[in-house]
Amino acid sequence: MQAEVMNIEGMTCMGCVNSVKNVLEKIPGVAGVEISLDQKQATIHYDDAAANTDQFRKAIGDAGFEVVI
Ligand SMILES: [Cu+2]
Repeated sequence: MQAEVMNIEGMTCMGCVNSVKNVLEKIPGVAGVEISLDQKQATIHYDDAAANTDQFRKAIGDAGFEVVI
Protein backbone atom coordinates (compact mmCIF):
# COMPACT_ATOMS: atom_id res chain seq x y z
CA MET A 1 0.00 0.00 0.00
CA GLN A 2 1.18 3.42 -0.98
CA ALA A 3 0.27 6.89 0.30
CA GLU A 4 0.40 10.08 -1.72
CA VAL A 5 -0.14 13.59 -0.39
CA MET A 6 -1.45 16.09 -2.92
CA ASN A 7 -1.92 19.83 -2.56
CA ILE A 8 -5.21 20.95 -4.07
CA GLU A 9 -6.34 24.45 -4.98
CA GLY A 10 -9.98 25.49 -5.18
CA MET A 11 -11.59 23.72 -2.22
CA THR A 12 -13.59 26.20 -0.16
CA CYS A 13 -16.08 24.16 1.83
CA MET A 14 -16.98 20.65 2.96
CA GLY A 15 -18.96 20.20 -0.28
CA CYS A 16 -15.75 20.61 -2.24
CA VAL A 17 -13.95 18.24 0.11
CA ASN A 18 -16.65 15.63 -0.42
CA SER A 19 -16.55 16.06 -4.20
CA VAL A 20 -12.81 15.45 -4.27
CA LYS A 21 -13.12 12.54 -1.85
CA ASN A 22 -15.87 10.93 -3.96
CA VAL A 23 -14.04 11.10 -7.27
CA LEU A 24 -10.89 9.71 -5.72
CA GLU A 25 -12.65 6.89 -3.90
CA LYS A 26 -14.24 5.79 -7.20
CA ILE A 27 -10.84 5.00 -8.70
CA PRO A 28 -10.12 1.27 -8.52
CA GLY A 29 -7.19 0.62 -6.22
CA VAL A 30 -7.87 3.56 -3.92
CA ALA A 31 -8.27 2.26 -0.37
CA GLY A 32 -8.87 5.49 1.52
CA VAL A 33 -8.80 9.26 1.20
CA GLU A 34 -8.31 11.87 3.91
CA ILE A 35 -8.70 15.52 3.08
CA SER A 36 -7.79 18.56 5.11
CA LEU A 37 -9.63 21.68 4.04
CA ASP A 38 -7.36 23.88 6.20
CA GLN A 39 -4.20 22.48 4.71
CA LYS A 40 -5.72 22.04 1.22
CA GLN A 41 -4.27 18.59 1.15
CA ALA A 42 -5.47 15.14 0.24
CA THR A 43 -3.79 12.02 1.51
CA ILE A 44 -4.59 9.10 -0.75
CA HIS A 45 -3.93 5.52 0.27
CA TYR A 46 -3.78 3.23 -2.71
CA ASP A 47 -2.47 0.06 -4.25
CA ASP A 48 0.20 1.15 -6.71
CA ALA A 49 -0.38 -1.96 -8.83
CA ALA A 50 -3.92 -0.74 -9.58
CA ALA A 51 -3.84 3.07 -9.48
CA ASN A 52 -1.40 5.90 -10.07
CA THR A 53 -1.00 9.57 -9.29
CA ASP A 54 -1.77 10.65 -12.89
CA GLN A 55 -5.26 9.22 -12.43
CA PHE A 56 -5.68 11.15 -9.17
CA ARG A 57 -4.52 14.37 -10.81
CA LYS A 58 -6.92 13.89 -13.70
CA ALA A 59 -9.91 12.97 -11.50
CA ILE A 60 -9.33 16.02 -9.29
CA GLY A 61 -8.99 18.23 -12.37
CA ASP A 62 -12.15 16.83 -13.92
CA ALA A 63 -14.00 17.60 -10.67
CA GLY A 64 -13.02 21.26 -11.10
CA PHE A 65 -10.05 21.54 -8.76
CA GLU A 66 -6.37 21.84 -9.36
CA VAL A 67 -3.45 19.84 -8.03
CA VAL A 68 -0.49 22.07 -7.30
CA ILE A 69 3.03 20.82 -6.74
CU1 LIG B 1 -17.25 23.97 -1.78
